[in-house]
Amino acid sequence: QGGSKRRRGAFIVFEGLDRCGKTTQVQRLTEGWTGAGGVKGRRFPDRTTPLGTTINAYLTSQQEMDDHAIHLLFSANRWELQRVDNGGKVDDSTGMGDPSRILRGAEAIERDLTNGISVIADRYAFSGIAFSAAKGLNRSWLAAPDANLPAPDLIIFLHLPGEAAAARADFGGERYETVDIQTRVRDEFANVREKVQGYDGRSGEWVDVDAQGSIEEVEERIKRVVDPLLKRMEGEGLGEIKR
Ligand code: Z5A
Repeated sequence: QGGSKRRRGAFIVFEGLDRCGKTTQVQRLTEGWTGAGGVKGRRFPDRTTPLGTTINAYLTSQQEMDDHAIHLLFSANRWELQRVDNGGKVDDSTGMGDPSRILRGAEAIERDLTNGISVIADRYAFSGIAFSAAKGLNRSWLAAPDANLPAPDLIIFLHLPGEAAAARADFGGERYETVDIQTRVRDEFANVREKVQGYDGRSGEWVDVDAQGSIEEVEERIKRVVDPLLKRMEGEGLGEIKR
């Protein structure tokens, strides 16, 4: 419509410990999307990219790596070229014209948001800091590589007690899936939360959502957090992750 300003998409990130239901809820929110414009789900790590293949080998213990190096790879996976998306097709779903053009990961998210498409991510930079800090790495060093990535408008932290997570299907299959590591990561997420809340208003709001109960009950709690965000999105600029 001539003259009317395009409303940008909302950027929502789901975080939480292993098995808390992030993937399930990202899928539900994406499929039942009621906001204006389209919506896309993203997942970090994105194991389909060249770096993602190496990250997957590390997580499934097929490959060992220095803690600093894997931290940088997780971050690079958020920045890297995202040439392929869905079955090897070039990602031109943002309608930027030339299908041979390569969109960078962060650029692709930014373009979608600018074009009015909302993005819902299953983990992001906050997992990066929490998991590496739980290994004892220096927190301010950890934050540097993700600085200037697009900042989410909303971070939904799905909160599930450790025993409940451990009882869910397939717990224990990957490198970080032990009760000891998950306990340390939980503490580190609390530190990250404090830091995010100390940012200015542009850097996203962190909301803890109880992940216990049925999938439908959790979905309902999430809707109660997302709906008000969508109402207040008008005219909002996009922020950046701060160091
Ligand atoms: N990592 C990192 O170190 N640095 C980084 O920068 C990033 C990540 C981005 C892999 O992540 C690891 O990478 C992760 C952090 C690290 N390590 N850990 N732990 P991932 O996201 O690929 O994998 P994940 O955390 O292990 O996610 P997940 O296994 O996919 O869990 P989830 O998405 O939170 O849960 P889910 O798949 O939706 O549900 C798990 C099961 O519970 C499944 O059977 C569901 O059907 C069931 N479920 C879901 N909701 C419910 C309810 N409400 N009731 C009962 N059962 C339920």
